[in-house]
Parts: sequence; C-alpha cells; structure tokens
Amino acid sequence: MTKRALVSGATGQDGSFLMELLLKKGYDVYGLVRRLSTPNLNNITDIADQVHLLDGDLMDQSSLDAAVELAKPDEVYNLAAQSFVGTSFVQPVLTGEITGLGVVLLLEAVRHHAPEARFYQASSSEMFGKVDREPQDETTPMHPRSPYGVAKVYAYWACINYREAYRMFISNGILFNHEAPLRRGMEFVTRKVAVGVARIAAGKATTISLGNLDAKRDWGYAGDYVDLMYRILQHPEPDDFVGATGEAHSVREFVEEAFRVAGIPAWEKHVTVDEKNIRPSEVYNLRGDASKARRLLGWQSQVRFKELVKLMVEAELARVGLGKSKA
Ligand code: NAP
Ligand code: G4F
Repeated sequence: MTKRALVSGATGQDGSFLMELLLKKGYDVYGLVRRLSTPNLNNITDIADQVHLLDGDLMDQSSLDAAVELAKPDEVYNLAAQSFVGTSFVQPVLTGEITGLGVVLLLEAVRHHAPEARFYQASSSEMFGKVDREPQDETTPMHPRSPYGVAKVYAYWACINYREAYRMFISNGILFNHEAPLRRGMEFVTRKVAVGVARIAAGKATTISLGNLDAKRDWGYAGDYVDLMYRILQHPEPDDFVGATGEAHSVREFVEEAFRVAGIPAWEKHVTVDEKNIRPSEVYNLRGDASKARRLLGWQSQVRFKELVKLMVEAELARVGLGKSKA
C-alpha cells in the first residue's frame, strides 16, 4: 500500500528536500503550508503539482486536526518552526508559541486523529547551547542560549513525554546546522555570506556586515539530513538521534573559503563586524557526534565543509550572472 506522509514546514529548506525524497520513495505526500499574503512556494515550485498542499498553522489547533484527519498519515514530519535564532531574541513569545507550544498542538492532532502514525520532531543542536563537552551526542546536557533553543528543548521533552505517556512512535532528530544552495533562508550566516560574496563579485556591493566571526558550527548539507529524518522513522523503535558531520569550522573559515571560491582576494577588506549582528547570548562552539545514527541507521553525512561552501557560493555567482567559480 502507498505510504502517506504529512510534512509541516513544507515551504522551508528541509521541507522541500524531504518532500522530494518522499516522492522518490513513492509516498503520497501532504505538505502543511500557512497562509501568507504573498505565497512563498519558491522552494517547491518543481514539486507543487505532485504533493497535496494543506492550509494549516502550528498555532491553530483546528487546522492541524483537519490536516491530520485528511492526510491520514503513516508518518508525520514536524519541520515547521520560527527557526531563526536571531529573531527569537526579538520575538521570544511568538517563537515560544510556534517552535515550542505549536509542537504540542500537532502532537494532540496526531494523538486524536492518527495515533498509530510515526512522528518526527525537528530538534536542534541549539538545545545544547553552552556546552560542557565536545563533541555533543544524545547524552550531552542541554543549556540553551536563546529563546529558540529554549522552545526547542520544551518541544523535545514534550515529544518524549507523549512517547512515554501514550506509547506513541515519536522520535527526535537532534540535527546540527545544515545548509543548501538557494533554499537556505537569507538571514542564516552561510547564505548571507554566499549572497554577499556574489554581490561583491558582481560589483553590486563592497562589504558584508557580520557578527561573531569566531563562532564555530558543524555545518552539513540539507540533502543528507533529510535522509537521516527518513531513516529515523524507519527504525523499528522510536528513539532520539544526533545528526552531524563531526567537523566544526568557524564563521571566519566559512568567509575565507567563500571569498576564495569567488576568486576575491583580501576578504578582510570586505567584511565589517557590526553590533547589530551580535546575539545577547551566543552559542560559541558546536560539534556533533553522530555515531549512534551511523551504528543503528547506517547514516553518514556525505558533503564536506569545502564542498558545501563551493556549492552555495557557485549557486549565488550563477544567480548574479557570473557562472562558474574562478577557484
Ligand atoms: P526554515 O527554512 O526556516 O523552514 C521553516 C518552515 O516552518 C517554513 O516552511 C515556515 O513557513 C514554517 N512555519 C513557520 N511558522 C509556522 C507556523 N506558525 N505554522 C506553520 N508553519 C510555519 O527551516 P529549516 O532550515 O528548513 O528547518 C526545518 C526545521 O528543522 C525547523 O524546525 C528548524 O528549527 C529545525 N532545525 C533546522 C536546522 C538547520 O540547520 N536547518 C538544524 C536543526 C533543526 P513559511 O515559509 O510560511 O515561513
Ligand atoms: O547561521 P546562523 O544564524 O545559525 P544558528 O544560530 O547556528 O542556527 C541554525 O542552526 C541551528 C542548529 O544548531 C538550527 F536549529 C537553527 O534553526 C538554525 O538553522 O548562525 C550561525 C553562527 C552564530 O554563532 C552566529 O552568531 O554564525 C554567527 N554569525 C556571525 N555573523 C552570524 C552572523 N549569524 C547570522 N545569522 N548573521 C550574521 O551576520
């Protein structure tokens, strides 16, 4: 029988990759999309006619109930969130409502209308926050450093509580940063740098305004990480898994490599550090250990750091009409 999946956050970076993967695997795919005054289906234009798009908002119980009733899913992937850490400091309540409490609304919809469905929660390495050990794995204590991180911790524990209380099949993927050309939101540092470098190469800008260049992240490729989400829900038991490359690089290294790919010398001349980009509390260093996912799910991140930077910068160079890189 054809399997059915419901994906929230369908218009986002991960939602678009995941729906492509599920279509390739023969699933009947339902994507939850919230109403915006101007629709933003850019990430899913190629597949919009192959999936069922359902109206729904993580803050509106009746729309979630209706979506779950209609989709009758075997698998639910909850990827919807206010996902930008920077904005979570400016909109802490909204972030708590969507990224934290919204997950409970969706869990309730599934509990009442599709209790046998398997549920994936998009948990985050941002939950580890101020880390006391390296690398971080499923046993690392959580010390979130942003309203976003706090909301994700709430959602993570809500999922575990529903798993224990109602015996539902609910799994957390604790994923480290993952990016992709063109589909990553403009405000995240990798995309911001890739776009900025291409604009400088095209003579449309001279500088990029950034924040903490010393922060380190474990950056992978989104296409690899949606494969992990899928594998997590195929595992015989519900469980929680870290997804990471195991390598950390600083924002400074990302910037250096991006300018190198574009063939622009002396990157320091083109980067300013501005207070407005510095967070009230920062996560300085994240590096994950995904050995549990490797051992139990056979998953491994494929795209390495330099390849990721190259993919992102070349895509932006092409967008400004500069074609292939000069690297
Ligand atoms: P993204 O590109 O920002 O996508 C977020 C999605 O959530 C968008 O489709 C957005 O819809 C939707 N959304 C926001 N508020 C909503 C609401 N109230 N109701 C329904 N939908 C809503 O994020 P992403 O990078 O794909 O990440 C996917 C998930 O993984 C998120 O939960 C994120 O927090 C988590 N995560 C991401 C990473 C990463 O590095 N990418 C790492 C760990 C965890 P609109 O298009 O309408 O805004
Ligand atoms: O790209 P970022 O905004 O990603 P961040 O905060 O790590 O969050 C992303 O990864 C999480 C997983 O750990 C996800 F859960 C979350 O949804 C999101 O996808 O910032 C990365 C680092 C930070 O340390 C930030 O302070 O880059 C630093 N940074 C320096 N200058 C900047 C900038 N970040 C942004 N966005 N913009 C800057 O100008």
